[in-house]
Amino acid sequence: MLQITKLWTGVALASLLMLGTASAETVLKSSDTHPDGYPTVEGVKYFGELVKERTGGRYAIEVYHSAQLGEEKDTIEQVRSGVIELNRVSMAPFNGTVKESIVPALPYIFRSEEHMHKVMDGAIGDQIKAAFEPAGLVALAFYDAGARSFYNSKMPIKTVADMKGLKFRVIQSDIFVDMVAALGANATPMPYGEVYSSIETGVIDGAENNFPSFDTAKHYEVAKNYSLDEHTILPEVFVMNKAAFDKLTPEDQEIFKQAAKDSVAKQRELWAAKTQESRGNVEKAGAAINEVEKQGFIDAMKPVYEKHITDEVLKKLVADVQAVQ
Ligand code: GTR
Repeated sequence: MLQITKLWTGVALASLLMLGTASAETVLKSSDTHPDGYPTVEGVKYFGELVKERTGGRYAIEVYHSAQLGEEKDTIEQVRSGVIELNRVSMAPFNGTVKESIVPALPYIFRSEEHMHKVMDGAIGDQIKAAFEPAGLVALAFYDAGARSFYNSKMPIKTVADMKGLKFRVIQSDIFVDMVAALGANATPMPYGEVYSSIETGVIDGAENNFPSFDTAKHYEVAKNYSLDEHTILPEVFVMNKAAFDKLTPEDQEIFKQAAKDSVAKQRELWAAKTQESRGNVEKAGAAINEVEKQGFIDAMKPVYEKHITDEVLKKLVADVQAVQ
């Protein structure tokens, strides 16, 4: 009898303990529009592993990939209001909310990916990160998204003149709308998930993105001409709801920040490999990649800068970015 009582007390204790651990684990939700395995999804998963490890399992990050929680604009509202705690999105949809986010979204602001890294890893990156706070967000990290170029179902674009009259989906930002207008084409901002069918049905002629997106969203199936104008080297941003971040102890805040920083190196490595792989995939599938007369594109961007870089903060930021060697 004594043995049995002991056994039951043991079982009860064990389940109590298990309950204890389960309730001590705080689960934070993170959204991503891309499929599982995409470098941004893997970057956030890696961040989650580090957080779990370094907090002794007190925090777990659940990554909802493939736009399971909605399109980017909607998930930005969710993370701002605290419905979800984390979100990995492009910088461009923030252009209307976080003024400083305009600068890295400007066409041809960065001379190369190395230039972008130098800027975003340094003091300017910190200034842009801080600008997310009034929007109720903590920008934890910037990830790579390579260069965005135009692709379409009609013909290869070689010069600015070829852009005339074509209809492109752009990411949801006025900078992109004005950029396309300055090139003589028409822009329709729409959610990422609607691009494939909109090209297929002829609502638009094409879109603009990097190789991994062009590949994984299968846009190459409906728009075979990819033209390397490389108009932006637009970073991604990994954000956290500010109230959720403020609830963490100062030690945990450091753990989250460091884990995000550590995940950047991992994401960059995965990004470089994926870009190569995706370029190969789309070429094998019959997409035609062509060079463009790039200087014409660069020259055409003047009105975009004139319209959007009007206040002193942005003027200085642009000059600071350009001065980074
Ligand atoms: C991708 C980016 C996504 C999304 C998409 C788009 O390059 O990684 O977060 O912004 O572009 O064009 O909507």
